[in-house]
Amino acid sequence: MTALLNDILKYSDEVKKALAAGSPVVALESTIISHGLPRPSNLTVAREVEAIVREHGATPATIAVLDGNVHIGLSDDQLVAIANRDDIMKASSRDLAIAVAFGKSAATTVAATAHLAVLAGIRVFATGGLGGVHRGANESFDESADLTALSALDITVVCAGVKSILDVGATLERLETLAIGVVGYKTNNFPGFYLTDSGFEIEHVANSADQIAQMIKARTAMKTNTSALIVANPVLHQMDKKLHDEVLANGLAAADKEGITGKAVTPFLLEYFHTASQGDSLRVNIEIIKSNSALAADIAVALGK
Ligand code: PSU
Ligand code: MN
Repeated sequence: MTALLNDILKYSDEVKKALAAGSPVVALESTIISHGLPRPSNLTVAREVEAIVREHGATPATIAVLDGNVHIGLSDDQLVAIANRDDIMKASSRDLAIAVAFGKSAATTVAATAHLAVLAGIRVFATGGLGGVHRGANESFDESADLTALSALDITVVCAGVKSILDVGATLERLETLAIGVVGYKTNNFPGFYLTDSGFEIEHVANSADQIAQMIKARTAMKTNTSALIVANPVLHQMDKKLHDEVLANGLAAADKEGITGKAVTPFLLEYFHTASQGDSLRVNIEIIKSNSALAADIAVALGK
């Protein structure tokens, strides 16, 4: 094992070329693939999302750790490995060095992907929903490391708000404290992942990718880019609200009863939703990831103009 960054980061040929040419690149996370979506749709979606980024004029860089190497951009075989192998751990930033030092394989969360994307020189990142403050966090202290990671990274993250399994109001307060910018894409209503509107308002609205690119440039000029910018892009066809609320209540009760804690909580609840809603949450989750990837690519292209 080497301790040199240049040896640890392995770029795919297309990502290496795009970065060298200053062409638009979009970072994509891998925890969605390995721990967020069920097989076999996880692999299909991972491939489709890359295709969408290309159609919108940018180069996709799905980020993951395989056998101790950090990959910025995956080959199709590597996507298959992340989607299907049983030894893929879920890595947040703090786990990255362990995976590399011990030659392990890991899917990267928003926190870890954003960290690696910034190291690689990528400025725009698409995910599904951010991690945040969990319900009952006043007792469990369960707050996603996504928040603290994004408080110290210059990256723009396109997401459908934060997952509705979380305490959305508390998460918005933490985003404010951590100086993480939040802008709604064509909406004043902060989206709640499976739901178009979480019930919380956002102050600022952008109506085009160009406007977001202008914001990114102004952040850089004024050095307020020491923390991330969140672009909240609501899902168009949300889950049935009644079904959503029912599944959520049952899922939270099941997690509690089964004693699910730590990094297992989010994958447990997502899986619970997919099963209990008979695929309705899966449909929405897939729509979210696709639409966020398209918007992220548009922003990356606009930034390059
Ligand atoms: N968005 C999705 N599916 C996911 C996630 C986001 O549509 O699985 C993942 C991201 O990797 C995010 C993680 O960083 O959930 C949050 O996990 P935790 O709450 O343990 O920080
Ligand atoms: Mn957690």
